[in-house]
Amino acid sequence: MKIESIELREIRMQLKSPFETSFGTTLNRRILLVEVIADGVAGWGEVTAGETPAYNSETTDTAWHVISDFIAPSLIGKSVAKASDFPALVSPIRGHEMAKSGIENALWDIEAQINKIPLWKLLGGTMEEIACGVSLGIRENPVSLVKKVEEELRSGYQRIKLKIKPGKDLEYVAAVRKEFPKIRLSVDANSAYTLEDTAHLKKLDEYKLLMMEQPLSWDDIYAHSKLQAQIETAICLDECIHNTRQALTAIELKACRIINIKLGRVSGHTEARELQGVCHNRNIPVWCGGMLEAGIGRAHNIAMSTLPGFTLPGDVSASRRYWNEDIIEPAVEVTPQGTIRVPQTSGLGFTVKRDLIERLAVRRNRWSAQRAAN
Ligand code: OSB
Ligand code: MG
Repeated sequence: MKIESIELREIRMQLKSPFETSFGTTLNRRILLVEVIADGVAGWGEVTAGETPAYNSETTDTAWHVISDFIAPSLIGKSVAKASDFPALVSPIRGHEMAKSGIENALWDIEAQINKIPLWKLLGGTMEEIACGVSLGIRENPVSLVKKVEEELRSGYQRIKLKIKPGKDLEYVAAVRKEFPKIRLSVDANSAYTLEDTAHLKKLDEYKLLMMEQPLSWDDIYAHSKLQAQIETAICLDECIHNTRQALTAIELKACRIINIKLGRVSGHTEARELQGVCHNRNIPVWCGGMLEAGIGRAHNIAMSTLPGFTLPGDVSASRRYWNEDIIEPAVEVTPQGTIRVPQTSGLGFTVKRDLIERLAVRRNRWSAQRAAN
Protein backbone atom coordinates (compact mmCIF):
# COMPACT_ATOMS: atom_id res chain seq x y z
CA MET A 1 0.00 0.00 0.00
CA LYS A 2 1.60 3.24 -1.15
CA ILE A 3 0.31 6.09 1.01
CA GLU A 4 -0.72 8.75 -1.52
CA SER A 5 -2.60 11.17 0.68
CA ILE A 6 -3.78 11.68 4.22
CA GLU A 7 -6.61 14.02 5.13
CA LEU A 8 -7.43 14.98 8.68
CA ARG A 9 -10.76 16.64 9.47
CA GLU A 10 -12.25 17.81 12.72
CA ILE A 11 -16.02 17.50 12.83
CA ARG A 12 -18.41 18.76 15.51
CA MET A 13 -21.36 16.62 16.53
CA GLN A 14 -23.84 17.09 19.32
CA LEU A 15 -24.99 14.05 21.29
CA LYS A 16 -28.76 13.64 21.66
CA SER A 17 -28.36 14.14 25.40
CA PRO A 18 -25.52 14.92 27.83
CA PHE A 19 -23.48 11.91 29.00
CA GLU A 20 -22.27 12.16 32.61
CA THR A 21 -19.42 10.10 34.05
CA SER A 22 -17.39 10.49 37.26
CA PHE A 23 -14.94 12.70 35.34
CA GLY A 24 -17.40 15.09 33.68
CA THR A 25 -20.27 15.64 31.28
CA THR A 26 -20.05 15.47 27.49
CA LEU A 27 -22.56 16.96 25.07
CA ASN A 28 -20.61 18.49 22.20
CA ARG A 29 -18.13 16.16 20.59
CA ARG A 30 -15.07 17.27 18.63
CA ILE A 31 -14.12 14.25 16.56
CA LEU A 32 -11.11 13.79 14.27
CA LEU A 33 -11.62 11.71 11.14
CA VAL A 34 -8.70 10.33 9.18
CA GLU A 35 -8.99 9.56 5.47
CA VAL A 36 -6.00 7.79 3.94
CA ILE A 37 -5.69 7.05 0.22
CA ALA A 38 -3.33 4.23 -0.76
CA ASP A 39 -3.18 2.47 -4.12
CA GLY A 40 -6.16 4.60 -5.14
CA VAL A 41 -8.33 3.24 -2.31
CA ALA A 42 -9.77 5.48 0.45
CA GLY A 43 -9.84 4.15 4.02
CA TRP A 44 -11.27 5.80 7.13
CA GLY A 45 -10.36 5.92 10.80
CA GLU A 46 -11.73 7.87 13.77
CA VAL A 47 -9.73 9.31 16.65
CA THR A 48 -11.57 8.51 19.88
CA ALA A 49 -9.88 11.08 22.13
CA GLY A 50 -12.15 13.22 24.30
CA GLU A 51 -12.35 16.99 24.32
CA THR A 52 -10.52 17.17 27.67
CA PRO A 53 -7.70 15.01 29.14
CA ALA A 54 -10.07 13.57 31.76
CA TYR A 55 -10.43 9.95 30.62
CA ASN A 56 -6.82 9.60 29.48
CA SER A 57 -4.06 12.09 28.69
CA GLU A 58 -5.05 12.58 25.05
CA THR A 59 -7.46 15.17 23.68
CA THR A 60 -8.83 16.09 20.27
CA ASP A 61 -6.14 18.77 20.09
CA THR A 62 -3.19 16.60 21.19
CA ALA A 63 -4.21 14.06 18.54
CA TRP A 64 -4.42 16.83 15.94
CA HIS A 65 -0.90 17.92 16.91
CA VAL A 66 0.65 14.43 16.95
CA ILE A 67 -0.94 13.38 13.66
CA SER A 68 -0.20 16.70 11.92
CA ASP A 69 3.35 17.24 13.16
CA PHE A 70 4.65 13.69 13.46
CA ILE A 71 2.62 10.79 12.08
CA ALA A 72 1.28 12.14 8.77
CA PRO A 73 4.56 13.76 7.59
CA SER A 74 6.54 10.59 8.35
CA LEU A 75 4.05 8.30 6.62
CA ILE A 76 3.25 10.19 3.45
CA GLY A 77 4.71 8.62 0.30
CA LYS A 78 5.78 5.47 2.20
CA SER A 79 4.79 1.95 1.27
CA VAL A 80 3.48 -0.42 3.91
CA ALA A 81 2.91 -4.06 2.99
CA LYS A 82 0.27 -4.57 5.67
CA ALA A 83 -1.66 -2.45 8.15
CA SER A 84 -0.08 -4.57 10.91
CA ASP A 85 3.31 -3.09 9.93
CA PHE A 86 2.14 0.38 10.99
CA PRO A 87 2.83 0.10 14.77
CA ALA A 88 6.56 -0.41 14.09
CA LEU A 89 6.64 2.78 12.00
CA VAL A 90 5.24 4.90 14.84
CA SER A 91 7.03 3.12 17.69
CA PRO A 92 9.40 6.12 18.20
CA ILE A 93 6.32 8.10 19.31
CA ARG A 94 5.55 7.31 22.93
CA GLY A 95 1.91 7.12 23.99
CA HIS A 96 -0.69 8.94 21.88
CA GLU A 97 -2.43 5.65 21.22
CA MET A 98 -5.68 7.27 20.05
CA ALA A 99 -3.87 9.41 17.48
CA LYS A 100 -2.04 6.33 16.15
CA SER A 101 -5.23 4.28 16.10
CA GLY A 102 -7.01 6.79 13.86
CA ILE A 103 -4.38 6.31 11.16
CA GLU A 104 -3.75 2.59 11.63
CA ASN A 105 -7.41 1.68 11.39
CA ALA A 106 -7.76 3.59 8.11
CA LEU A 107 -4.98 1.37 6.74
CA TRP A 108 -6.87 -1.73 7.87
CA ASP A 109 -9.95 -0.47 6.01
CA ILE A 110 -7.84 -0.04 2.86
CA GLU A 111 -6.19 -3.46 3.17
CA ALA A 112 -9.59 -5.13 3.51
CA GLN A 113 -10.91 -3.29 0.44
CA ILE A 114 -7.84 -4.24 -1.62
CA ASN A 115 -8.45 -7.87 -0.62
CA LYS A 116 -12.17 -7.43 -1.38
CA ILE A 117 -13.22 -8.81 2.01
CA PRO A 118 -15.00 -7.32 5.02
CA LEU A 119 -12.63 -5.81 7.59
CA TRP A 120 -13.85 -8.22 10.27
CA LYS A 121 -12.77 -11.17 8.14
CA LEU A 122 -9.34 -9.65 7.51
CA LEU A 123 -8.93 -9.27 11.28
CA GLY A 124 -9.77 -12.95 11.77
CA GLY A 125 -13.25 -12.41 13.16
CA THR A 126 -15.46 -15.46 13.60
CA MET A 127 -18.81 -14.05 14.77
CA GLU A 128 -21.34 -12.73 12.26
CA GLU A 129 -23.58 -11.33 14.96
CA ILE A 130 -22.23 -9.54 18.02
CA ALA A 131 -23.84 -9.05 21.45
CA CYS A 132 -24.61 -5.49 22.51
CA GLY A 133 -24.92 -3.71 25.82
CA VAL A 134 -25.41 -0.06 26.77
CA SER A 135 -23.51 2.34 29.00
CA LEU A 136 -25.82 4.68 30.93
CA GLY A 137 -24.59 8.02 32.23
CA ILE A 138 -25.09 9.18 35.80
CA ARG A 139 -28.62 10.53 36.33
CA GLU A 140 -30.29 12.94 38.68
CA ASN A 141 -32.02 10.21 40.70
CA PRO A 142 -32.49 6.41 40.89
CA VAL A 143 -36.11 6.58 39.66
CA SER A 144 -35.14 8.17 36.35
CA LEU A 145 -32.29 5.65 35.98
CA VAL A 146 -34.67 2.70 36.46
CA LYS A 147 -36.92 4.17 33.76
CA LYS A 148 -33.97 4.48 31.39
CA VAL A 149 -32.87 0.90 32.08
CA GLU A 150 -36.36 -0.35 31.31
CA GLU A 151 -36.34 1.49 27.99
CA GLU A 152 -32.96 -0.01 26.97
CA LEU A 153 -34.04 -3.53 27.96
CA ARG A 154 -37.16 -3.10 25.84
CA SER A 155 -34.87 -2.36 22.87
CA GLY A 156 -33.23 -5.75 23.49
CA TYR A 157 -29.84 -4.78 24.95
CA GLN A 158 -28.20 -7.75 26.67
CA ARG A 159 -26.25 -5.95 29.38
CA ILE A 160 -26.71 -2.70 31.25
CA LYS A 161 -23.72 -0.75 32.54
CA LEU A 162 -24.28 2.05 35.05
CA LYS A 163 -21.82 4.88 35.47
CA ILE A 164 -21.17 5.50 39.17
CA LYS A 165 -19.25 7.92 41.38
CA PRO A 166 -19.06 8.49 45.15
CA GLY A 167 -22.51 9.59 46.35
CA LYS A 168 -24.18 8.22 43.22
CA ASP A 169 -23.55 4.51 43.52
CA LEU A 170 -25.18 2.09 46.03
CA GLU A 171 -28.62 3.66 45.96
CA TYR A 172 -28.70 3.64 42.15
CA VAL A 173 -27.45 0.07 41.81
CA ALA A 174 -29.86 -1.15 44.49
CA ALA A 175 -32.84 0.48 42.75
CA VAL A 176 -31.99 -1.06 39.37
CA ARG A 177 -31.25 -4.48 40.83
CA LYS A 178 -34.51 -4.49 42.80
CA GLU A 179 -36.52 -3.80 39.65
CA PHE A 180 -34.51 -6.19 37.43
CA PRO A 181 -33.22 -9.07 39.59
CA LYS A 182 -31.97 -11.22 36.70
CA ILE A 183 -30.34 -8.88 34.15
CA ARG A 184 -26.63 -8.71 33.36
CA LEU A 185 -25.70 -5.55 35.23
CA SER A 186 -22.33 -3.86 35.67
CA VAL A 187 -20.90 -0.56 36.92
CA ASP A 188 -18.13 1.74 35.69
CA ALA A 189 -16.46 4.21 38.08
CA ASN A 190 -13.86 5.68 35.71
CA SER A 191 -11.28 5.80 38.53
CA ALA A 192 -13.45 7.68 41.04
CA TYR A 193 -12.45 5.65 44.14
CA THR A 194 -9.34 4.77 46.14
CA LEU A 195 -8.33 1.74 48.21
CA GLU A 196 -9.72 3.58 51.23
CA ASP A 197 -13.17 2.94 49.74
CA THR A 198 -12.66 -0.85 49.81
CA ALA A 199 -15.35 -1.50 52.46
CA HIS A 200 -17.77 0.71 50.55
CA LEU A 201 -17.09 -1.00 47.19
CA LYS A 202 -17.47 -4.39 48.88
CA LYS A 203 -21.11 -3.50 49.54
CA LEU A 204 -21.68 -3.83 45.79
CA ASP A 205 -20.95 -7.58 46.05
CA GLU A 206 -24.54 -8.26 47.14
CA TYR A 207 -25.94 -7.01 43.81
CA LYS A 208 -24.24 -9.82 41.85
CA LEU A 209 -22.76 -7.52 39.24
CA LEU A 210 -21.20 -8.93 36.10
CA MET A 211 -18.23 -6.64 36.78
CA MET A 212 -16.99 -3.41 38.32
CA GLU A 213 -15.07 -1.41 35.73
CA GLN A 214 -11.97 0.65 36.61
CA PRO A 215 -12.85 1.62 40.20
CA LEU A 216 -9.36 2.91 41.09
CA SER A 217 -6.70 5.17 39.65
CA TRP A 218 -6.33 5.28 35.87
CA ASP A 219 -2.64 4.30 36.08
CA ASP A 220 -2.54 1.89 39.03
CA ILE A 221 -2.74 -1.81 38.20
CA TYR A 222 -1.25 -2.77 41.57
CA ALA A 223 -3.99 -1.02 43.58
CA HIS A 224 -6.60 -2.96 41.61
CA SER A 225 -4.88 -6.22 42.58
CA LYS A 226 -5.23 -5.24 46.25
CA LEU A 227 -8.93 -4.47 45.77
CA GLN A 228 -9.69 -7.59 43.71
CA ALA A 229 -8.34 -9.76 46.53
CA GLN A 230 -10.90 -8.23 48.90
CA ILE A 231 -14.11 -8.14 46.84
CA GLU A 232 -16.16 -10.83 45.11
CA THR A 233 -17.27 -8.73 42.13
CA ALA A 234 -15.00 -9.22 39.12
CA ILE A 235 -12.92 -6.16 38.35
CA CYS A 236 -12.67 -5.15 34.70
CA LEU A 237 -9.83 -2.82 33.71
CA ASP A 238 -10.36 -0.07 31.14
CA GLU A 239 -8.15 3.04 31.65
CA CYS A 240 -5.15 1.02 32.95
CA ILE A 241 -4.61 -1.10 29.83
CA HIS A 242 -2.87 0.47 26.82
CA ASN A 243 -1.16 -2.61 25.43
CA THR A 244 -0.69 -6.35 25.72
CA ARG A 245 2.21 -6.03 28.18
CA GLN A 246 0.07 -4.11 30.64
CA ALA A 247 -2.72 -6.67 30.23
CA LEU A 248 -0.25 -9.46 31.07
CA THR A 249 0.90 -7.53 34.14
CA ALA A 250 -2.70 -7.10 35.27
CA ILE A 251 -3.53 -10.77 34.72
CA GLU A 252 -0.35 -11.90 36.49
CA LEU A 253 -1.09 -9.64 39.48
CA LYS A 254 -4.76 -10.77 39.52
CA ALA A 255 -5.75 -7.11 39.24
CA CYS A 256 -8.80 -7.98 37.13
CA ARG A 257 -10.80 -10.91 35.80
CA ILE A 258 -12.12 -9.15 32.70
CA ILE A 259 -10.63 -6.60 30.28
CA ASN A 260 -12.38 -3.92 28.24
CA ILE A 261 -10.63 -3.35 24.91
CA LYS A 262 -10.96 0.01 23.20
CA LEU A 263 -9.30 0.40 19.84
CA GLY A 264 -8.14 3.94 20.52
CA ARG A 265 -6.80 3.21 23.99
CA VAL A 266 -4.66 0.32 22.71
CA SER A 267 -3.51 2.14 19.52
CA GLY A 268 -5.46 0.21 16.89
CA HIS A 269 -6.51 -3.15 15.48
CA THR A 270 -3.06 -4.77 15.54
CA GLU A 271 -2.57 -4.38 19.30
CA ALA A 272 -6.26 -5.03 20.02
CA ARG A 273 -6.09 -8.33 18.17
CA GLU A 274 -2.97 -9.44 20.01
CA LEU A 275 -4.44 -8.42 23.36
CA GLN A 276 -7.66 -10.36 22.80
CA GLY A 277 -5.64 -13.41 21.77
CA VAL A 278 -3.54 -13.30 24.94
CA CYS A 279 -6.68 -12.90 27.07
CA HIS A 280 -8.49 -15.69 25.20
CA ASN A 281 -5.59 -18.07 25.91
CA ARG A 282 -5.76 -17.22 29.61
CA ASN A 283 -9.56 -17.41 29.90
CA ILE A 284 -9.90 -13.70 30.56
CA PRO A 285 -13.10 -12.54 28.79
CA VAL A 286 -12.83 -9.30 26.85
CA TRP A 287 -15.44 -6.95 25.43
CA CYS A 288 -15.44 -3.87 23.25
CA GLY A 289 -15.64 -0.55 25.07
CA GLY A 290 -17.03 2.64 23.55
CA MET A 291 -15.93 6.27 23.46
CA LEU A 292 -19.16 7.91 22.22
CA GLU A 293 -17.96 7.28 18.68
CA ALA A 294 -19.49 8.49 15.46
CA GLY A 295 -20.17 5.89 12.77
CA ILE A 296 -16.63 5.29 11.54
CA GLY A 297 -15.33 4.47 15.01
CA ARG A 298 -18.45 2.42 15.65
CA ALA A 299 -17.92 0.41 12.44
CA HIS A 300 -14.34 -0.37 13.51
CA ASN A 301 -15.65 -1.45 16.93
CA ILE A 302 -18.12 -3.82 15.28
CA ALA A 303 -15.36 -5.42 13.20
CA MET A 304 -13.13 -5.90 16.26
CA SER A 305 -15.99 -7.40 18.30
CA THR A 306 -16.18 -10.40 15.93
CA LEU A 307 -12.86 -11.81 17.22
CA PRO A 308 -13.16 -15.00 19.28
CA GLY A 309 -12.04 -13.48 22.61
CA PHE A 310 -15.00 -11.05 22.67
CA THR A 311 -17.30 -13.23 24.74
CA LEU A 312 -19.15 -10.50 26.65
CA PRO A 313 -21.59 -7.88 25.24
CA GLY A 314 -19.80 -4.65 24.30
CA ASP A 315 -20.65 -0.96 24.67
CA VAL A 316 -21.45 -1.07 20.96
CA SER A 317 -24.95 0.19 20.46
CA ALA A 318 -27.18 1.73 17.81
CA SER A 319 -26.29 5.04 16.13
CA ARG A 320 -29.68 6.44 17.11
CA ARG A 321 -28.82 6.27 20.82
CA TYR A 322 -26.19 8.96 20.24
CA TRP A 323 -26.91 10.93 17.07
CA ASN A 324 -29.78 12.42 15.12
CA GLU A 325 -27.83 11.64 11.97
CA ASP A 326 -24.75 9.40 11.87
CA ILE A 327 -21.88 9.87 9.39
CA ILE A 328 -22.25 6.38 7.86
CA GLU A 329 -24.94 4.62 5.85
CA PRO A 330 -26.78 2.59 6.88
CA ALA A 331 -26.79 3.75 10.50
CA VAL A 332 -25.82 1.04 13.01
CA GLU A 333 -28.93 -0.81 14.11
CA VAL A 334 -29.52 -3.31 16.87
CA THR A 335 -31.86 -6.31 16.48
CA PRO A 336 -34.70 -6.90 18.99
CA GLN A 337 -32.42 -9.60 20.46
CA GLY A 338 -29.76 -7.01 21.26
CA THR A 339 -27.28 -7.94 18.56
CA ILE A 340 -25.64 -6.26 15.58
CA ARG A 341 -25.32 -8.25 12.36
CA VAL A 342 -21.92 -7.56 10.86
CA PRO A 343 -21.76 -6.17 7.32
CA GLN A 344 -20.78 -8.45 4.44
CA THR A 345 -19.40 -5.86 2.01
CA SER A 346 -15.68 -5.16 1.75
CA GLY A 347 -13.74 -2.88 4.10
CA LEU A 348 -15.65 -1.17 6.91
CA GLY A 349 -18.92 -2.34 5.35
CA PHE A 350 -20.66 1.02 5.67
CA THR A 351 -20.74 3.97 3.29
CA VAL A 352 -19.13 7.14 4.60
CA LYS A 353 -21.40 10.19 4.12
CA ARG A 354 -18.87 12.59 2.61
CA ASP A 355 -21.30 15.46 2.11
CA LEU A 356 -22.38 15.38 5.74
CA ILE A 357 -18.76 15.16 6.92
CA GLU A 358 -17.83 18.20 4.82
CA ARG A 359 -20.73 20.13 6.35
CA LEU A 360 -19.70 19.16 9.87
CA ALA A 361 -15.98 19.84 9.34
CA VAL A 362 -14.49 22.87 11.09
CA ARG A 363 -10.82 22.35 10.11
CA ARG A 364 -8.77 20.26 7.72
CA ASN A 365 -5.16 19.27 7.08
CA ARG A 366 -3.99 17.41 3.99
CA TRP A 367 -0.74 15.71 3.00
CA SER A 368 -0.08 14.45 -0.48
CA ALA A 369 2.86 12.45 -1.87
CA GLN A 370 5.05 14.00 -4.60
CA ARG A 371 4.33 12.29 -7.85
CA ALA A 372 7.32 10.45 -9.33
CA ALA A 373 8.87 12.29 -12.32
CA ASN A 374 8.17 9.50 -14.80
O1 OSB B 1 -15.29 4.40 30.48
O2 OSB B 1 -16.27 3.23 29.04
C1 OSB B 1 -15.95 4.33 29.46
C2 OSB B 1 -17.52 7.10 27.33
C3 OSB B 1 -16.49 8.03 27.32
C4 OSB B 1 -15.35 7.76 28.02
C5 OSB B 1 -15.21 6.57 28.73
C6 OSB B 1 -16.22 5.63 28.73
C7 OSB B 1 -17.41 5.92 28.04
C8 OSB B 1 -18.58 5.03 28.03
C9 OSB B 1 -19.54 5.20 26.89
O3 OSB B 1 -18.85 4.27 28.91
C10 OSB B 1 -19.58 4.03 26.00
C11 OSB B 1 -20.33 4.34 24.72
O4 OSB B 1 -21.54 4.15 24.73
O5 OSB B 1 -19.70 4.75 23.73
MG1 MG C 1 -14.90 2.44 31.20
